[in-house]
Amino acid sequence: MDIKNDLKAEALALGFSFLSVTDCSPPGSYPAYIEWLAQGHHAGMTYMASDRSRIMRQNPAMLAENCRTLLIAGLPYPMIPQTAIPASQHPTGRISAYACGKDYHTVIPSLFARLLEGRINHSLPTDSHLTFTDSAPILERDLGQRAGAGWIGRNTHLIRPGEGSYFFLAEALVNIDLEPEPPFTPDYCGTCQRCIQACPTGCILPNRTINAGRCISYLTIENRAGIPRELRSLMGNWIFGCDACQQVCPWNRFARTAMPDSALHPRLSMAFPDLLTEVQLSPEEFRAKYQQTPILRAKHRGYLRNVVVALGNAHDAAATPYLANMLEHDPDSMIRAHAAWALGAIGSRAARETLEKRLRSETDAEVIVEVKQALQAK
Ligand code: B12
Ligand code: SF4
Ligand code: SF4
Repeated sequence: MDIKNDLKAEALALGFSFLSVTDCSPPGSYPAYIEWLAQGHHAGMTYMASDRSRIMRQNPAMLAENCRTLLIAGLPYPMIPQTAIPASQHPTGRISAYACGKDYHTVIPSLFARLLEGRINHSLPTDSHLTFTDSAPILERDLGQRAGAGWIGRNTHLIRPGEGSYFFLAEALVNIDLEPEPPFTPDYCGTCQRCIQACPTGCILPNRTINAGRCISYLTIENRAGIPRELRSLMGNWIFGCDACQQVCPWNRFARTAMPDSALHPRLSMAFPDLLTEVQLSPEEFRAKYQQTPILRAKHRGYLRNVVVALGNAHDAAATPYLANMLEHDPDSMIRAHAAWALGAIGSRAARETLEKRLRSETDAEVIVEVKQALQAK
């Protein structure tokens, strides 16, 4: 068997749904990335705009010495069906499918290492390789399309016929030459616009990029600051990531599920957490509950901010005592500001009384503005 077919067969055996090959030349959509930065669509992700990020994204070969071939693989994770929503007396949050299993940043590199290690110096005559997923400054989706793995949809995902978009991308750079696969040229979005219509914050742009500053995934995971007031009510109950533009994509009706023994297999119980439980988690309890999952990336402070926004959107008066306690006692002004907004959104008599009381003792200028706006909310 030749090297490529051997690697492909082993990748499938390990749970990847495909493995493709491309060279290390500059990605064709590099100018679209530069324009994205120029428009400020990377929001607070300043690492996306650093000199290193720009140089490396233009020259994937610079990532590892003497590397000439890029292997790119996809590891599927199952979507979470809406029908899985549990019957609950309390409002529930929503965690995106990719985050409900073990952290893929730890699972995928070790799988890829297993794929390569047995072969290095045997069927794969390389002495230099580097594997990564999501962590290196490269345009993974562009290179996936160039390697023939799928097309880039209007929702900006790499989509594969028969498989959809619920998969992670992972790469390995190796210092041998392998014949590149032909790029994937059809555009199977056709006239469909479902993702654009379904995006709660309207952040999908016509050139198949997004304005990340408005994307719920950015706002709930990467964003360390407050959530802009005008976006909060659009976020619904998403508290970590967002799948709205994938859920509506017709190509995901055929999404295959991850292998049953996959460490990534989402735990449905994680997908719809009880918001009144989540709002009471201490930093230690948060870390213990979500250890080894991607959710830790938001940190306790960011997660709590997201939960508070979702409680405001749930308009459930049962949340009032928890939010009132936060507004009165939380030392973090960002949390107090969001608690004030949520109380305003709930708008009950008890919520208003809490806001009025706090207005007499609050000293932070931004929180005072939030409290005043919350009192005008209804
Ligand atoms: C920064 C980042 C984010 C940001 C910005 C996302 C964005 N769309 O730009 C935020 C935090 C919002 C985010 C969210 C999510 N992300 Co993210 N993210 C990344 C990361 C690290 C960089 C992406 C990037 O460079 N963005 C800049 C824009 C300009 O580039 P781009 O999105 O790749 O778009 C390029 C193409 O669309 C291209 N293009 C447009 N038209 C055409 C046409 C052709 C023919 C070609 C070739 C190219 C092309 O132009 C762009 C510039 O090159 C990648 C990993 C990586 N290193 O690539 C993961 C990655 C894109 N994310 C991923 C995932 C899973 C998500 C979420 C689904 C998580 C969630 N459930 O919340 C959401 C989806 C949101 C969305 N609609 O994209 C996966 C996507 C897998 C897939 N099947 O596509 C990746 C690849 C991580 C991984 N290794 O699996 N993400
Ligand atoms: S992840 Fe959500 S907010 Fe972001 S582009 Fe998709 S639908 Fe819009
Ligand atoms: S929802 Fe429609 S337009 Fe959006 S990515 Fe899927 S097929 Fe393309």
